[in-house]
Amino acid sequence: MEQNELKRIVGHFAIRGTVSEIKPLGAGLINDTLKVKTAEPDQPDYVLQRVNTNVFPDVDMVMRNIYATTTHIRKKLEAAGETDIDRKVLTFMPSKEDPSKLYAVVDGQYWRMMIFIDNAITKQAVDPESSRAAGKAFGNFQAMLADIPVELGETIKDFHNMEFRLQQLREVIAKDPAGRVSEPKVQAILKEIDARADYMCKAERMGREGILPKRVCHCDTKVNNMMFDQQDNVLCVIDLDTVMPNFIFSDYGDFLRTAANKVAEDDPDMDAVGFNIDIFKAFTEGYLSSASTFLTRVEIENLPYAVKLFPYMQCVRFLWDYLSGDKYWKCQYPTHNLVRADNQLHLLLSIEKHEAEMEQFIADCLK
Ligand code: GN1
Ligand code: MG
Repeated sequence: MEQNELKRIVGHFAIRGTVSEIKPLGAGLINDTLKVKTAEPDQPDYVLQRVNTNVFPDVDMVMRNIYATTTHIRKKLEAAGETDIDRKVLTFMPSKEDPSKLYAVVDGQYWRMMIFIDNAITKQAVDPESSRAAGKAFGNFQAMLADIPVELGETIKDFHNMEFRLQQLREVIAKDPAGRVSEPKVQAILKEIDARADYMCKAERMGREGILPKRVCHCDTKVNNMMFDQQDNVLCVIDLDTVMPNFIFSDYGDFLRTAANKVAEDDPDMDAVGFNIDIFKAFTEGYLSSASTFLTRVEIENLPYAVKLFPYMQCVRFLWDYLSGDKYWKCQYPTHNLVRADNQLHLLLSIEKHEAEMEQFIADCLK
């Protein structure tokens, strides 16, 4: 896009300073992100983002959630006497036309702006040290939001609902639009999925029984969704589009699904896939250090279940997309989604071997 066109979009927001330059930032796959530099040294730079409305159809809900979340965290930080708060929580800019909205619609596209956090770094890989920091930060994020006074919307309906994900899979099996259901590899994975289906839906059942609460969760807990300062301290959690009420298993389990896999989620070498117990230990220690203040016994007892649930759910989702004809995730080759599903199944099989060790470790953490 032309500078002038981008400046016109920025013109819809109430920001301080004069725009000097706008250029692409980062490599996000869902939203388009740009950095907006301002001319005055005492004014902040900004991040300009176009929201992907295919993934997030209700941008107004997304931004209301984000407003509630960030203002609540800001209040907590202020009450705790924190300094440098603009670097510890994201600050979104109001639209000029309607200051009650943190986004602007320009030519049918949804845009938003936030203050750019200076001198911060993001990480792609995790070692036990950064896993412990991540666990603590995500636990702290949930803890700060435990008493948020408003009810947040579900920005992607049934996003982590296991019963719904299995239902989606059954529907696509019945229709078989890509003619892939009878493939031997598909059948082999389906057999493993079926064997665990009932067990994996236990969170939904506990929810209905009223013994498992939904709390405000981040729902995309990856290490690259966190900013660190130059001394390796966590500054803040970013990428808040999926912040919504969920079982806390989402944040705990999904982090380990990616961080504690010895290889990437689409590595085709199934013998290399495996669960890294050191990452599990460090992340769990960090998480419990900040989250054990509000977690219930049922939530804590089921953390090992959460570790299994997310590779299982992702296996179901990747297989669903493979059987649908690869419509959701980008694929580099025809069996990419099938490889991803198989990889997640192998991760699950490896995790299942560590069950007793996980339980023991959690018990020791709480002593
Ligand atoms: C998607 O966009 P990304 O890579 O952060 C997906 C996650 C999956 C992940 C698997 C909105 O996340 O739920 O775990 O792919 N996000 C959405 O790679 O569907
Ligand atoms: Mg991200």
